[in-house]
Amino acid sequence: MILYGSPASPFVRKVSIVIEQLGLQQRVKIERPIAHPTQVDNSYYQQNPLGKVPALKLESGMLLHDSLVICDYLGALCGADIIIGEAEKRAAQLTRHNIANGATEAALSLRYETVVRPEQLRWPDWIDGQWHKVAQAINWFEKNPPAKVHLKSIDDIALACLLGYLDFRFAKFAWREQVPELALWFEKVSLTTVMINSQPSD
Ligand SMILES: N[C@@H](CCC(=O)N[C@@H](CS)C(=O)NCC(=O)O)C(=O)O
Repeated sequence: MILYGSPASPFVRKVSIVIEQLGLQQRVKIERPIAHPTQVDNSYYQQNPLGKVPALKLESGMLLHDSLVICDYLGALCGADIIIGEAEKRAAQLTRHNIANGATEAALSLRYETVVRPEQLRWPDWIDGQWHKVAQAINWFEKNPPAKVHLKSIDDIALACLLGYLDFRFAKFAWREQVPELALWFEKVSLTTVMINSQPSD
């Protein structure tokens, strides 16, 4: 299988953690297309009409995206309730995943808004609105904390990738002060091999 990715992407990081947790590293080769909202990699767009990473090419040639679809597929490949559980557990996990992933999407739009968009076109109210989503999401996780620190569940993996992305791209955002329990959880998960092996970089 081929994983199209970038080491800076929190969504690719989530997939990389799942691959390692499932012991699939030897079956996945990594390729790095240009994935950028304003720079078009035509050869990649021919495969993926959204031009985003991650995407996973299966041995059959089928291309899967986005990150949740890939994680769901890989979990199912290795056993029905690994990474994403069944029925009610599944729905609860996916809702928690949606909060973490939605906040990561908001953080990524903030990155694009503040780095890619020309300065004169930036809209402060919109930036505040995206920050509000990030802050609300991490406050929610402070009140509804993950049960475990071993990163075997898609919602916990997405949350770890969100917090890692905030540290990577928004180091000045002192999120730990408003959510001390979550900060403690993140300190512990950051020491796990999968988090160390998937450290983001440009
Ligand atoms: N919902 C997607 C989000 C993927 C995404 O936004 N990836 C970014 C990199 S972090 C990307 O490819 N951006 C390029 C673009 O917006 O064209 C997922 O979970 O995989």
